[in-house]
Amino acid sequence: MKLSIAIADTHALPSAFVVYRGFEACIPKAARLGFHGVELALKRASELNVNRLNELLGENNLSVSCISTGQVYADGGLTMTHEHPEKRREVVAIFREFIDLAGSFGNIVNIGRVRGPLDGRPREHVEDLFVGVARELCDYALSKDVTLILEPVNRYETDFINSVEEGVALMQLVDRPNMLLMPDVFHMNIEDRTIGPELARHIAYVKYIHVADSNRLAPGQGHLDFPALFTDLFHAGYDGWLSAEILPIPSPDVAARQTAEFLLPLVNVYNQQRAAVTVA
Ligand code: LER
Ligand code: MN
Repeated sequence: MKLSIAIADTHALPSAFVVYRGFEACIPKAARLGFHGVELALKRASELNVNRLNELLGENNLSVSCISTGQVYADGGLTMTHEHPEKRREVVAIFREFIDLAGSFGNIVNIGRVRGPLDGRPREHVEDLFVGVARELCDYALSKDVTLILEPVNRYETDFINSVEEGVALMQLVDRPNMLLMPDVFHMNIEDRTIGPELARHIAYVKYIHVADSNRLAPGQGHLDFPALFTDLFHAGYDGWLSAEILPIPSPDVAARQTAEFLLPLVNVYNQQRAAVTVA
């Protein structure tokens, strides 16, 4: 298991939901705190200075955990299930570039609210639109060894795919090996019956996990039971990323430090226990 933190560059929109802003300043900070990776929130692949990012990651011995795409939706409302085919083509073109990028950085691209809302439309119709676009992107991504991960998001932010169970049902419709889930424990705390047991039940679909506490502050600052979550993930055999997607409160630096200080000891014990089981 590895720990990552969500980050955008300095020019990102205020709506980018990240802890840190500014690759130059914050990639070294994340490394000093002990994070293993950074989740890059991007609006377009072309905004990235790939050479400089490679230097920064190399100098700081960090990797990219995932390319996250919330800004595609937040800026202009483009969605994968738009009624107009040309808008869907636009999203496909943007995502193909993210997939190309992820081929060298992290091999994972997320799909959050960019899937679009139901917005009064019949669910089966929206599912069909989603399945068409997702299959096309997955087939392209497979050749680059990239996985797409859909994030169930709570009812106050979308009306299409709120719970992990709904996410699994949609994965089964898409039916591609590189289409998996990105559960976020903040959303699960609102939508799912349980957190750890529900993740364990669907572990075959869980590729990546967003972590925040119940109040979306750093883990440890609310009332989610993280030790219990780690125990459930351990027994389920999870070995992917946990990525901190939390409010930058009271400040980005304090929130990042609280996250690292609370989660890294749990992650280290987790990895030692996994190593012990592997040897035994
Ligand atoms: C994105 O990862 C997320 O969790 C959403 O709540 C952001 O709007
Ligand atoms: Mn999230």
